Amino acid sequence: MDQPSAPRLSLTTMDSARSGAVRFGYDRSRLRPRIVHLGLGAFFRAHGALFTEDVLAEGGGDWGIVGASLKRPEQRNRLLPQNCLYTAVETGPAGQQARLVGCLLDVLVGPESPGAILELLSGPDTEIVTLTVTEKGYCHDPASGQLNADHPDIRRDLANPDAPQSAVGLLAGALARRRAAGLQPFTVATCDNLPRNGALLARLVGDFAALRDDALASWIESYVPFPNGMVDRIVPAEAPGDLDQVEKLIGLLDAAPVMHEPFRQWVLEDRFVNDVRPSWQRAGAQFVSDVAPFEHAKLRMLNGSHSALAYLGYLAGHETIVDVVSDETFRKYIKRFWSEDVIPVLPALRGMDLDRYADQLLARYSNPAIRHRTWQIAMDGSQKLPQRLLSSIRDNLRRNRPFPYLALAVAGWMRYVTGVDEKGGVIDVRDPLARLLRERIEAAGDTAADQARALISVEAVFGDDLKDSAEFVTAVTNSYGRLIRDGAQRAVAGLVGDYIGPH
Ligand code: CS2
Repeated sequence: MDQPSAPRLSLTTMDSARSGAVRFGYDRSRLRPRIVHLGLGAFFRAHGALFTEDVLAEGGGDWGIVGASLKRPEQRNRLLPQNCLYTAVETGPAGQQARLVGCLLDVLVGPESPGAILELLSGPDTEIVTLTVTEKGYCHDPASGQLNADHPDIRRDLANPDAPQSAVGLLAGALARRRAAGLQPFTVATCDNLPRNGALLARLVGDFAALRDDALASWIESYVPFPNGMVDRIVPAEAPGDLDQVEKLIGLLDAAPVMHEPFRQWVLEDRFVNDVRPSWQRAGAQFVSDVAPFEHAKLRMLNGSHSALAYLGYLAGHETIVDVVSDETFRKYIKRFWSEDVIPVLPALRGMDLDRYADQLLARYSNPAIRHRTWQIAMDGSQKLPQRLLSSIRDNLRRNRPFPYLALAVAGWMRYVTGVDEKGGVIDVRDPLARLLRERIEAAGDTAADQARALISVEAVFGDDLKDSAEFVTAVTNSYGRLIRDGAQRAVAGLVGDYIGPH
């Protein structure tokens, strides 16, 4: 017989949650919607929202958050029936700890009510806008960092100033309204994995505004702070079985839990309108004058290795990051990726031991309870490669250093975007440039060298410099050829000197 299902998590049932689940002690009815988060997903709910929740738990203010989904309604559909409460489950070597989170107050869905998010952003309650819209949500050219004025979302938003749907269009539109109404601007604190993310977004919003009104663009430049920030926590997308696991932990049904690792980091500049913000430092956020060294280390060491393991690991048949790093050959590969190709060209970061950082990353990747799929990380590679892999490669080229581990990672991406795996099966490639990449490969013909060269000439990814670097073209073409000929497992084994028997 089926078990009767547990009651749904909500404000009326939360007191009956199992005693092991940590619940908020503050008066939630006092929170005001002072933060709007664009791109509500698992990451922010397990990161920025929890920093805020910690501050509230210590009695710090009335900072409530309204989430906005710019594309799909799923998060709203799951969260609203439970009064936007959800469980954050920390999963580490010491076991699992569930916490009921109360700081999320409402969720809006852009495409369903295009004016509603703009109105919220334009109103006096909104003081901080945070974002996790992923790399492709910036509608920019990933190699140059320029706004892509031909992007369909940007064109649509320019034609519909009262109902923008992209993050850039919403921010520019709301700032225009605030300026016209004589309101203060808000602070824009982006949390996406992009280099100098605040400065980048400031430029994109400024460029978008300038297409409408130069005076608006210069007002934004003068008055709107866009602090740069580095965020870190591994938060996989929901996996089958998560909901049951959470139901066992809290004794209630939660349709929108987030599972995350214990580690978290947030390093950001302290530039906020009127210096008003939650005391996130009380929850461990670091406010610094220059985020760049932290961000370089994180994007190149963590995200770079993630992408390398995702492409090569996927091709070798591994489903998750923990599966990949449990394979001795890949473990050797990623250690050398860091020690040979990435760390030697990283700008020194005072107080940070990069070898230790690499060891910590490997320990985090080895957490068996965090099932982070290679396929998930492999998504949107065209938007990720420049800051994760190509920046380290450019630094190696400048110093005449070889970079075989990085070259194999780039080749892994190329092999992946062919869309066909090593057994002839289809790879579900999710990438805004997927079609273009596929067409380039098909037009290039059969030889590995021609295909690799065709991809290297995609300037949105590789810029206009790398195709003219003989060292780069040779290293990547040879690695790609080896991947096609030998498959990923053998190619990685060959590079780290592991012997695998004959074919
Ligand atoms: C990952 C990141 O999906 C990805 O591309 O590399 O989401 C990564 O898990 C986070 O940046 C960790 O802070």
